[in-house]
Amino acid sequence: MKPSIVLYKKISADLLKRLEQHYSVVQFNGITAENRTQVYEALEQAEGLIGSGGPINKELIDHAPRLRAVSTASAGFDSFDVAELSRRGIPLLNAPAALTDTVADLVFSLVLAASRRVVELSNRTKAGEWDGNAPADWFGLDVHHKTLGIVGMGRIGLAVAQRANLGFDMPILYNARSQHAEAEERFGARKCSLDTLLAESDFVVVILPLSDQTFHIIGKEQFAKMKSTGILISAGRGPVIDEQALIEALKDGTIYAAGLDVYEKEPMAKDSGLLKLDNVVTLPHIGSATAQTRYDMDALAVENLITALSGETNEFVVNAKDLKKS
Ligand code: 8YV
Repeated sequence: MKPSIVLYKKISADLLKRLEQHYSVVQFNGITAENRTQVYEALEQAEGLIGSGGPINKELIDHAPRLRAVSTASAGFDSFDVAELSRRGIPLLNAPAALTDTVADLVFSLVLAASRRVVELSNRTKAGEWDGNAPADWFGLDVHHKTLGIVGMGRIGLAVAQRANLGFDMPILYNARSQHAEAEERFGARKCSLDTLLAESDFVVVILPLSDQTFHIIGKEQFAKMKSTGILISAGRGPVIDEQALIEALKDGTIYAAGLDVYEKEPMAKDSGLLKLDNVVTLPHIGSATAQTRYDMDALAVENLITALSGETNEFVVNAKDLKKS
C-alpha cells in the first residue's frame, strides 16, 4: 500500500500525477474553518503534508501522529510551528530557489514605480489631467547611480543587488547577520550597520523573513534616520515594518515614497491609511505570482516531499540544525 499524504493546495495535473505515483493523495483546497474536520481526519493516516503556507500549528500537527515530512511551496515559513515539528523530528522543507528572480524583478518594478511615480502619474493621465508638458510637481527621482541598501541579504537580496548594480550602476549597501562574499565580490556590496544603511541609502529594500527578531525592525526611529528623499521597498513579510509609523513617515515627508508588496495584515483593510496616499505603490502580495514561478514552486515542493519521505535530505530542510539536536 502507498503511504498516505495530505495535499492542501491545487497543483497542476502533472505534479499531482507525480505525487500519486508515490502516495495515496488526499487533496484539499486550502485548510479552512469548513474543511478542518476532514483535514484532521485525513491527517490521522498521513505521513506527508504538502501545501503552501499555514497556519500549520501544534493543534494540526497533533492530529498527524504518523507525519514524517512537511513541504511548503513558499519561501516563507513563519506560519509553521517549526519548533513543534523539530521536537517531533519532522523536517520542514521550503521552496525559495524557485522564486528568487521573479521576486527580485518585482522588487525592481517597485523601485522604479515608486521613484518615477509610475502608478500615480498613470492614474492622473487616465483621469485626463495631462494638459501639456509634465509640470515640475510631477517630477520624480532618479534610480540609476543612486545607493541601494538591502536589509536581509539572502537569495532575493543577491538577485536585487545584481539588477541594481549591473543594470543601474547602483552602489549596494547591505545589512545581514553574516557577510555575503558573493554579493561583495560580484556586485561590490558593502556590509554596514542598519543605521548606516538607513542614512546612506536612497532606496531601502527590506526582504526579511518574519520572526521575533525582525518584527517591526523598521519603525518611526528608523524612518527618521532615512533621507527625506529616501524610498522604502518592502517585499518579504509585512510585519517587519511598523505600518502605522510608515504611514506617518509618508504623510509628513520624513521619507519620499514607498513600494509595498506585503503588509501587516493581508489582505489589507479596505480603509487602510496606505490606500489614501499618492506616494505609495501598493501591490497585493504578488512577488512570486507568475504562472511559471508558481508552477516551479509547486514542483520543487513536490520533489522536496518525495526526497524527505524517502529518508533523504537536501538544502531546503529549514529545521535541519534542530533535527540534529533532537
Ligand atoms: C507567496 C511568499 O505569496 O513564498 C513566499 O513566502 O510569500 C509568496 O511567494 C506564497 O507562497 C503564497 O502562495
